[in-house]
Amino acid sequence: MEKTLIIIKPDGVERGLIGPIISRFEQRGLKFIGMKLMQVSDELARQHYAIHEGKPFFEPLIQYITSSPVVVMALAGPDAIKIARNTIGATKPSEAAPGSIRGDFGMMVGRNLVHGSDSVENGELEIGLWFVESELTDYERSLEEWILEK
Ligand code: DAT
Ligand code: MG
Repeated sequence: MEKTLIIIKPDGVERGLIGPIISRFEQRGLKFIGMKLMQVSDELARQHYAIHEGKPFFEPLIQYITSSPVVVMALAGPDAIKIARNTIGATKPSEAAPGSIRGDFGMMVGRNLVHGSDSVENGELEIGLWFVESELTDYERSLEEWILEK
């Protein structure tokens, strides 16, 4: 099972879109294995976005992600990375398909509402960065076979 780290960024929380955004992933069939509301520290923000350090949008990105609480989720499923990124939509909301979260709720890249891991490796790394083991669960969904063909 692939795992992906999803973050509802501060604009999603401030705009009252926690529920609608969570619903997109829940309806899709992804399995929730961890979830919490938290204030992001400057240090964690810089670690999470380390790959973008030095780019012109880096400091505004750190400012944005630390400006108000976020909701962080660890989701699992076959092809979870690709499924979650398609559900989120393109990085720039102006290029995101209608029906995707960014395509339905977003206007600008600097307020694009959601983060999703971009590879299997980063999914594992990011879940390790944002969650401690005791915050993650392992359970069998009783409806599993109606979502995932065996
Ligand atoms: P994504 O969040 O779709 O994985 P990314 O990893 O390339 O996109 O970039 C991380 C975040 O940085 C992105 O959600 C918004 C911001 N960002 C990326 N490219 C940008 C740009 N050209 N101008 C402003 N912000 C940008
Ligand atoms: Mg990314």
